[in-house]
Amino acid sequence: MKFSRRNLFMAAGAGAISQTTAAQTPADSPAPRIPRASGYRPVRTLNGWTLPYKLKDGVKEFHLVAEEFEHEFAPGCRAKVWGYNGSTPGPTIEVVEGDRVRLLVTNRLKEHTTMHWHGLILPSGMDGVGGLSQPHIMPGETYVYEFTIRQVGTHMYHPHADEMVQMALGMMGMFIIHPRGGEAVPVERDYCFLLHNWALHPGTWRPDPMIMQDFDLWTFNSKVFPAIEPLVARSGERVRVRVGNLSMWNHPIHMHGVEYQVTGGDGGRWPRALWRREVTELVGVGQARDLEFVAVPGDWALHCHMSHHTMNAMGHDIPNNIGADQSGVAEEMRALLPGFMPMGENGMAEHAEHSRMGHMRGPPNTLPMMMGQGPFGNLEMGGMFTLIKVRDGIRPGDYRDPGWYRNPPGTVARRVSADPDFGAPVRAPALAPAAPTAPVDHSKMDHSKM
Ligand SMILES: [Cu+2]
Repeated sequence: MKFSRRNLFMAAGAGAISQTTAAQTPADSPAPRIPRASGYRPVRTLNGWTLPYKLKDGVKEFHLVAEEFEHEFAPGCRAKVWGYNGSTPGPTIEVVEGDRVRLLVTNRLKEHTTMHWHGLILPSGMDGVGGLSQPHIMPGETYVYEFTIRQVGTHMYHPHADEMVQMALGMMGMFIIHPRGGEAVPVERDYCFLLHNWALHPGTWRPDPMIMQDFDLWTFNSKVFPAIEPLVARSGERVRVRVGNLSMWNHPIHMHGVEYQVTGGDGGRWPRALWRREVTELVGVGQARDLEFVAVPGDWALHCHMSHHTMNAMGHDIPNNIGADQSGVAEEMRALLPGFMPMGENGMAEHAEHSRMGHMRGPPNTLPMMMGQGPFGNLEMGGMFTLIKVRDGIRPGDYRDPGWYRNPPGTVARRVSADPDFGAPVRAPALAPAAPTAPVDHSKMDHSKM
């Protein structure tokens, strides 16, 4: 990252005392963020940060820089990406309803760009659609957007110029608007992240913008599990998770351990009568959803429920080996491919074990399909998966990973038998043998009638 704590605080200090920004510290810093006199509780951008602003004559001035840099999805996998101010997603912009904002956008790319403030109510000429609302921002140029914030809620920003390429390479960020005067039901922790997908083919270092469906990496804030930060909370705290989707797929976001309430969408926080209890909420492309819950002690999964979206890079054109006896071919294959390992006959969980043991080396710059270890073994996950870690006694503003949950005695599933014939489970009757299909004798066909 190109910013330092010193830079952040210098920028933050430029505002009036009563308007001190609550600039989020870089993700690696364990320092708790204390809400300031700005009248709102700042969001916690998973693996990310909030852009500091300068207060100039009552206007909050932010400066975004579109540029190329190297990004790490997880240790062992990097790419040349495009983003803002050295990060993808770009830094979160946080403002308050009623603020006057000035947003400078400098283009350090080699092609033109613009900025669209996704979901914001603003004058037509500030909407950022290149060629429609404004001229394009040419390489080296800086444009200024200025308007008054007239709404609340979870919003986003992204280019509206060569959009397919610029978004595929990582250009996007979140735009959070806090209500002036606080919220009737306040939250104690307020997390946010963007859903995205990347065609970073195994062994390559540049995302491929031509791909429409078969992506290699599925990310929360441009990170894959296990590099995604956990969402930490103290038991009983009210937690909001703001999820925005600027990927190419809809994502059913599933949370374990609670029925959360869907409390808001692109139009801000909904009236309470509209809140819904769910465990999976489909966050469509271009949409945002706010999920709120009261934290329950434990380690709980939070993930996209599309099972391919909790995997890392995989080949999509490999043969299906489930149920295939490969014992005969293994020796022959090893003669051709030294070290060949027949796999996938009984399922694919063994991939995770072979990766962990270091038996299997994929192409360079490529993560194993399944990753992550828990206290009981391999998690066999990747991509859009992280953990909600809830403990008693976590201090307000402490976001540090508290380690693994210590389950109270007698509350962990346990083995009672290792005999496959154990017990007398009721089963559905097996199918009768399928009727044999008569082979077609092509020699007796009358082709003249076809
Ligand atoms: Cu998904």
